[in-house]
Amino acid sequence: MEMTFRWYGEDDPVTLENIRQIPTMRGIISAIYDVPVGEVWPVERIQKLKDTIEASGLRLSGIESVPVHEDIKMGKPSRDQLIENYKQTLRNLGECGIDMVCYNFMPVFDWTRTDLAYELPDGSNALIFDEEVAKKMDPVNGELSLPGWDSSYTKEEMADIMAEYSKIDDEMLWDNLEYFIKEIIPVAEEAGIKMAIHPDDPPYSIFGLPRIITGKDAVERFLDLYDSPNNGVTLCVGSYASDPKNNTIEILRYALERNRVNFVHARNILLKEGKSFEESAHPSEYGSIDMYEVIKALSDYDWEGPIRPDHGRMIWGETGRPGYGLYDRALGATYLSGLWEALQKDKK
Ligand SMILES: [Mn+2]
Repeated sequence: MEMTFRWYGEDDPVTLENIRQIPTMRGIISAIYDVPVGEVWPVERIQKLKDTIEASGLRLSGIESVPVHEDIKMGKPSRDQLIENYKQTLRNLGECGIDMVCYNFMPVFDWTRTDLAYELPDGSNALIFDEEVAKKMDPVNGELSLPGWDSSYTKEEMADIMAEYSKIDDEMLWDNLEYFIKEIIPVAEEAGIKMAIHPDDPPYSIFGLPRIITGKDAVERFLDLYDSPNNGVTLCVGSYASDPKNNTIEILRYALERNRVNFVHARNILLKEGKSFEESAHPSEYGSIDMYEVIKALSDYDWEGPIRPDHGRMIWGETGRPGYGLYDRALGATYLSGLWEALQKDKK
């Protein structure tokens, strides 16, 4: 496996030099953040990003994310031009030697949490999801807004988009995903890019919106849409595990068996009552996921793809982008690499 770290570009308070100094770190996962969703990423911009990262001694190991326009998810007539643009972005990425792209197909809201700085007993803070708080929130009429929500929508636009999605059920969203996949995967194959769909986070419907990349059945159905090594998944351990019904190790092993794990997000969560959870430190003892079993599965398949520690807590007084500080993610990376080293030595 190739240990990587997400970097938000020149504005990220965590610098490439910081990241380079983390033991076992090999690569960067990043993106171009200022091209509007739906437009083509220019080659020069991609090349500049790659050059900057390589100058720091790291590899640009993949893009997270190339976002998918809502019109594609909704199956609107404008999707065809937007899909053409997406394909051109993939070609441009391929031209620059990028070989992995993460994306998701979540309507309107990306990851959803109810608190970004919940204080844990040890004084660190973490992102949490409280089911009861989430239930009381209404994205259209509510006074409260969840952190992480796209603030680029006005209240009226939000009402419109939620009304449009009320006519789209899970099966229609699957149809729109299939349409998209059948268009882009042949291009990804030509461009040498492994696509990696990120699960819905958390992996169930929120606010009445359809959500489909949720568990093992969904992974199986998704991989069957287009059978190609270029059509794979981001196995986000913490996302799948946040539905107590999911057996995350089983999902991981299933996708590994099919050779369709193109990217791994490794983070631990502590399941609480119902569907509530806290994001915990990475080691197994702090959460509900056995991280040894996660790395063991990757090791059993001699998996060579990029993996990154996912969200970390804020520790040692660090401030910054919630979930994406330096220290706890660095500890996560070295812990995961330690598990990997032990497993490799046990093989001999
Ligand atoms: Mn993830």
